[in-house]
Amino acid sequence: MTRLIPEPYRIKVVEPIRLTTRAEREAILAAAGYNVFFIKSEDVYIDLLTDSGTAAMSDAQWAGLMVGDEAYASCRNYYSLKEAVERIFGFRYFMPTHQGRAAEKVLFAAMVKPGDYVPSNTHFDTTHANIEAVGGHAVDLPIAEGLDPTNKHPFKGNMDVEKLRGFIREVGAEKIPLAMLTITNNSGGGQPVSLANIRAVKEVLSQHGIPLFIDACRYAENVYFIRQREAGYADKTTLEIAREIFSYADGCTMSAKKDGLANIGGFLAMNDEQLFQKASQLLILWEGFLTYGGLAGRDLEAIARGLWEALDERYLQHRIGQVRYLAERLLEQGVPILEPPGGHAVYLDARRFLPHIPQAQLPGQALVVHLYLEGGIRAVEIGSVMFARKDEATGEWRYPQLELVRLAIPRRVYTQTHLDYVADVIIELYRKREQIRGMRYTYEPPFLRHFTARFEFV
Ligand code: P71
Repeated sequence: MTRLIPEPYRIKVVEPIRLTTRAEREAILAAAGYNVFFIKSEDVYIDLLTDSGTAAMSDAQWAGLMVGDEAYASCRNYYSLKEAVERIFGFRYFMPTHQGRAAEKVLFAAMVKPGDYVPSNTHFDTTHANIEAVGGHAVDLPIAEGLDPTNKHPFKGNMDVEKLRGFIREVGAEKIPLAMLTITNNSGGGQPVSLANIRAVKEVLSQHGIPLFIDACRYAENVYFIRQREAGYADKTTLEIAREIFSYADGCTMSAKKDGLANIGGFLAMNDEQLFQKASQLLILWEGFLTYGGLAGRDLEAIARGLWEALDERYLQHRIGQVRYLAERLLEQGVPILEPPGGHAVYLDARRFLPHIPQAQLPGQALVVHLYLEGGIRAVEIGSVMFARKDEATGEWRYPQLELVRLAIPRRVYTQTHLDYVADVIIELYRKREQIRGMRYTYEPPFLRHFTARFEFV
């Protein structure tokens, strides 16, 4: 038996939470159109909708808010963040943004022309949407193991290097202004990318002069997996591993709402001076001046301090350990989950959990709704609601290979008891899974559907 790792912090401030009654939850769900994004957070008992922006900040970060310098230009906190970005990521230029997708928007507007392609291990949905918004094509080239929810490959987030080579041959390097790697790969289950893979991807891209950008949201968790699983890295510090990762990249986008341990913020970083100048113009147009990018000075300070805290080995050991603990409790009872568990979340495999519901009837969404109904737990669907696409030529639906429900664990927020409660509810639900019915849309928006869609039971 592995020894339990207690929370590497003690609790100084508490935020009460309340479990509603089942009758209340039935009414709340109906009023929300069965879309959990519309449920008031106060009506949620355990909120696993996302690990984004939901972290508990440390006392040092809260203290950092008090030294926020709210000057319009060149506030002191910009320099704290600049130093953290330089020392951890090592890029020559950076600009704060209000969150990750703003960094994406600026990057793609500066680099991607209509008809261009941007290959990735797997683009997250905001990345995908931002590429398509400027007329580009977002292309996912994950390794085959990454699409098999039971395959135990240690680096299921890897990109298929052979496919990348073939893809460049097929469309031509001049049509590929950049390639990306999402670490860890959120849409593929929070799975890490190995350093060997990052190096191999970089080598192929270099042969064609294509820059590599990393979507670095969960880079610290990826670092920890490399340290645990990749030969030659067990004795390296987290900072050394992070530095090596980014040494192969030409830049990165970052949502500081994940491994920045902040509640808001992000940045875009790069080495190319011309790109920096072009991006600077767009940043000023859309986000704000170069030294604040849509954030308050105090937010910049919280991010600067959070970036360092997220590289703390004891923090990471507990963080990844919490996710693994929940996964193991579910696996013991035969609940189908994506294996191995990723860095920030446990993903229920809705196709195996609810084999009697066809993908057209949105099994992931049905499971999300029942998690709330049973236990006041809020999760998010990462399956057909998020990713199914209608074929423009034939009008037929193309469903994603993975139909997942993500239980994202906010950083430093919930204790083991909370996770035990979550496991108990899910195990109970699994035992009566045959009673769960499928769902259909009553309102289906054309774009980033999951945020605003509404549903009913079939
Ligand atoms: C997550 C989110 C936030 C989210 C997005 C959509 C629905 C529900 C929740 C955001 C990411 C991400 C990756 C890999 C870029 C962003 C955008 N993830 N890349 O997982 O995971 O960052 O939210 O700061 O704009 O819940 P942003």
